[in-house]
Amino acid sequence: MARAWIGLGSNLQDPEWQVRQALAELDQMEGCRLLQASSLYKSPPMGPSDQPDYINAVACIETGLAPRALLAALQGLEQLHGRERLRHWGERTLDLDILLYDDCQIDEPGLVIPHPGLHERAFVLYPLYEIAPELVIPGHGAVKQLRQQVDGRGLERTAASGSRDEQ
Ligand code: ROI
Repeated sequence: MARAWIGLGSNLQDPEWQVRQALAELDQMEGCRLLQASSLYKSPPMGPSDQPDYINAVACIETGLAPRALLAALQGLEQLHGRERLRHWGERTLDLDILLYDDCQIDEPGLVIPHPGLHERAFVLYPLYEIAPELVIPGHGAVKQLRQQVDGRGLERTAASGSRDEQ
């Protein structure tokens, strides 16, 4: 079994519902179990600014799926949520990224782990720090330090995720 950290983001069609629903679906995915989920955070769009704010969260799952199989499963969930690619860095119903997979470093077409934007994005580092304050990102260093280096202004914690660790 491996441990993977997943970044969730949505800014279309009731983003908060999209993210909460996706957290439940991660737990139901074949060979996967949701271990932890961060709060939900609202953030201004990175990319074109003429799109709605995003809801972001980070989850930690235990999985028997290899990285490629996990990627395919996540893409299946995105499809289930009616994801369409409208424009580059544009609005989306649901985005699921593999941020980390154990301490693997993978750089292949279509699959880069750690996720290339992870170490410089407040909307990933803040929720990730919330659930894994001691985590070290291979090639980039401690989440705690990286989080201090990014601009967290504009990021707003909106709600608990309602994951099992809060019950
Ligand atoms: N911006 C924010 N705030 N949150 C995201 O999840 C997000 N995802 C993206 C792009 C379009 C780069 N911008 C984002 O893929």
